[in-house]
Amino acid sequence: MKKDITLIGVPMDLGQTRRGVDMGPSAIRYAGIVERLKDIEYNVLDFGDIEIARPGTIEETIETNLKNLEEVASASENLAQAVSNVIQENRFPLVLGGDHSIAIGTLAGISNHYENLGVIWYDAHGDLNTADTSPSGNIHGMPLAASLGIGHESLTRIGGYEQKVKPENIVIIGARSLDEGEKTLIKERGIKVYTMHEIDRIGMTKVMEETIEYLSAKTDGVHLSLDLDGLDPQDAPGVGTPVLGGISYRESHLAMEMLAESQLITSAEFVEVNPILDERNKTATVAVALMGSLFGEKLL
Ligand code: HAR
Ligand code: MN
Ligand code: MN
Ligand code: MN
Repeated sequence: MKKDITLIGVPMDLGQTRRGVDMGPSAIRYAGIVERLKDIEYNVLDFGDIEIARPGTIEETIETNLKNLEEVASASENLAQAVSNVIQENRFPLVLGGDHSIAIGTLAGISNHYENLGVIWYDAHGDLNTADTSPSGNIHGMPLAASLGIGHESLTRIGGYEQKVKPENIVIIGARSLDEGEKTLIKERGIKVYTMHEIDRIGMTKVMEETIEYLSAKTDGVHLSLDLDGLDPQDAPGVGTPVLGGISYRESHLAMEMLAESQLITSAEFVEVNPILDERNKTATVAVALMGSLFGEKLL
């Protein structure tokens, strides 16, 4: 059964320091996401964009090394509310970033609606840093930790509750740039990770079969958080922190088709599209193609 879809744009660039990722939602709309989904018979509603404060416009009252903490926290609260409303209306929330810090708000808006939410984190990075382990102070390197309830309380308490996802309900796919503190957390909490090594070794088909089996056994909803830098920079050059040796477009397309087939995904976000760093909107176009596959587009 097809669920109606609501798009939510989040023009957020405060979770990192490269300008331009705030134009991600526009680039994805320009690449034709609404038409693409309507072509496969979805009812699509575009909610428009969440308002993001300009840096420095909210008075900083907290002493911290986290960049733009209050602005990111405030946008996260607004996003959580908007996402929660979409689920309440029995529609599928499709969130367009924006840097990956927005996942804090997305997950805060979703998780309350499930007993046991699963999360697929498709990314070159673990995004499991805290103020203590972060090499950069950039909040886009922290959303998965925050959603586990680990880190600064301004980020972990979004939506008014702490733990959005349990470590055993997370699968990270595509990791190839993990900081020491993140590796420790992964081992301590038993988070399932398919690094590029496993993808090379067993192939994307097996990775997705295992992921789907692992999550369908114990979750009642699965959120896909897809960071475009999970893909190889050749296929997705318009990202702020590209890492060599990533997942190909073809492998990603297959992964999305397998997720479509599984009917497991109940919400999704596509993040880190930066049109300023892109080549002729290629990365947004790739994102739209992947969304098409995720929602069941067929070749024949
Ligand atoms: N791990 C590094 C940091 O925390 C780099 C994070 C880059 N993050 C993203 N999100 N693009 O995946 O600063
Ligand atoms: Mn990320
Ligand atoms: Mn990343
Ligand atoms: Mn295919």
